Amino acid sequence: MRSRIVVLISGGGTNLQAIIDACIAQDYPGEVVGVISNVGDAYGLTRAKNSAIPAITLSHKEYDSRENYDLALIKEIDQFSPDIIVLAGFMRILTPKFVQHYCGKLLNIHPSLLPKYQGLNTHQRAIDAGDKEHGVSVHFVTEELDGGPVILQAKVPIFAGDEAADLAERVHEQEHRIYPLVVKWCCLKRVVMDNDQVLFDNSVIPASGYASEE
Ligand code: NHR
Ligand code: GAR
Repeated sequence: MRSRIVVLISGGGTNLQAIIDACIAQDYPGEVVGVISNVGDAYGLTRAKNSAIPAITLSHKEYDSRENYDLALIKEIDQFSPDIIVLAGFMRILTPKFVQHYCGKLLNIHPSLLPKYQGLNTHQRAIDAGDKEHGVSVHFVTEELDGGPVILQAKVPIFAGDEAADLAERVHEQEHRIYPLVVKWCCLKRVVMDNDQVLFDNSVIPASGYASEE
């Protein structure tokens, strides 16, 4: 049985597309069964429809509190009976109640080498700091924003004269390689969260993720 994947987006959905594309392979252990966006005109919704995947808009603006928005979001998500929930450029901070409801099933891709540059504007911040390398992290989502345990990172160089858009493009390329891979591991349960650590094939992996140099 393929794992049922629900993807939450707010924007272009290139990571969503990478996962949809990976799912085309006969032996991929998951399928995207639903896409939900908090932004009505997110292009990722069109990507879902182009692949005949149910796509829903649930705008946070219609709700008077984060708690009520997240309750509505849980209701929509659970109608898809998901095994895994994937944040792919989803731009709303989620309440503890939401995170607890999906404990161990919730993944995010964050455009930095966590724990560096939690939050927003990561590419500009890495450039401003004079960093020589930057990258992307896939992690389990916990109540602590961008603080859940890292599963896999990919690094990219920062070159002199890079602007945030150059770096974003370089990071995106890596995102599209590592996210479908980590989602696959989760579908197969090769990767699980255990006590705020990541187990890969039953062994604890380092805090910087699988196959890291550090
Ligand atoms: N929720 C929890 N509880 N934990 C995490 O680790 C989360 C999360 C929700 C989203 C993605 C994250 C990222 O990868 C993510 C991780 C949005 C913001 C933010 O400040 C910060 C981090 C992330 C996503 N959002 C503003 C807010 O008020 C809205 C900003 C906007 O709409 O542009 O929610 O970076
Ligand atoms: C990705 O770069 C992802 O890492 C980042 O948004 C982009 C979404 O692109 N996520 C965050 O910044 C979360 N706060 P996409 O919509 O093309 O997949």
